[in-house]
Amino acid sequence: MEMAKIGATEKGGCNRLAATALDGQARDLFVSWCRAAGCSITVDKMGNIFARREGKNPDLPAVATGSHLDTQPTGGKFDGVFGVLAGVEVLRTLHENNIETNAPFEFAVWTNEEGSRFSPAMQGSGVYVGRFDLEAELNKTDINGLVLRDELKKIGYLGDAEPGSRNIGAFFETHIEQGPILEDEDKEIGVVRLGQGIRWYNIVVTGRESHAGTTPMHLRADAMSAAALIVTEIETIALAYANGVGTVGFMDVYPNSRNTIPGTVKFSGDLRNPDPKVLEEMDARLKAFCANIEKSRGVTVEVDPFWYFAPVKFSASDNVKIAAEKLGYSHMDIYAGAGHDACYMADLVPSGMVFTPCKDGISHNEIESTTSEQCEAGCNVLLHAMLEASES
Ligand code: HGY
Ligand code: MN
Ligand code: MN
Ligand code: MN
Repeated sequence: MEMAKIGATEKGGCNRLAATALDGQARDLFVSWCRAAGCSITVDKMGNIFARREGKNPDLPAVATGSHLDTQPTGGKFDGVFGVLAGVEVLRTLHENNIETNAPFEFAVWTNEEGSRFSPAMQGSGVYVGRFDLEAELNKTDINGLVLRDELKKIGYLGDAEPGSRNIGAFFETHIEQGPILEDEDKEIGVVRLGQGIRWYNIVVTGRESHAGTTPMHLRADAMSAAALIVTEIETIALAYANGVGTVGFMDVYPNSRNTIPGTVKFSGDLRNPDPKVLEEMDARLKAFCANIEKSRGVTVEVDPFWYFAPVKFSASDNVKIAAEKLGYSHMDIYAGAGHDACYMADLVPSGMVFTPCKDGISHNEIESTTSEQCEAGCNVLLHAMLEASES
């Protein structure tokens, strides 16, 4: 996995944040491999890359696959990269065996799927399908105030094609499951039927800095203890609903000094559920709790639910199921707990996802791992699902 070596960390993981020089190097490697296999390359204004292999009928909508190369700060070697390399494997198999497909095939790399350096997640594919405004997203800044547009330009991937302008008729993404189900059920392939709903929040609690030693407890407006109650409530809400998950990933404390009562605490919120109604309820409960904290603790609590992803069905999953059956792989229906670029593409065209197991279901962690046999199964199912879609 040469691509995984770009941004590799001593613990064997990957730190290749979106639109960094390391992301640029991985993109360059992908483009060189696709060119070597006869593809033409298009980069759109959001930095999404499309490598195109012609088919018998160039006017037919392309069958496409792809994923992302950006990782979490302490990411694994497979999240995203595996799906991009599965596409390269399909390309090389067709190229080396001189297979001419009916429809053209396209191999994509989406910009900033992780949403770690710039928010939200699935940013490149979200702009591509028209869910996010191009200019607004290109103007997003990271914690150091660097602007995505400039960062893409710096690595040579601020393209000129209009996002959404590819003639794509079906889209597939291969991805490690990033959870424990396939391994627990001893299944080789996950046929993904649904991508679950996601809500992301920016929450700011504002109290009043004051002295940790001299301020009596009843005179405090302690932003940290108020934030801590909200963090715990996010967990309580998640536990209250079947398939509910809730996470607080980052927290910024001001002034972050051990003997000053924090005046401001900014933190993230991530609620998810496969059922949109349940996700609505989880959202309402969180907002009501924050309003209560504001009343009872003499602080202000601003809740900005800045990103909502509605659960989405994958209508080309049967191509994945037929391929797994034809190839004799054990498989099961599953839903995607993580967000994926295919979740946005499913808005636009018939899409399917091929899941493969990962060890102990661990992902977004440097120890993320899978086996070459599991990767091979994913690539084989992807190839056959795409050929199936190309002939239909
Ligand atoms: O957040 C997610 O589910 C994905 O890893 N971006
Ligand atoms: Mn991913
Ligand atoms: Mn991820
Ligand atoms: Mn993805």
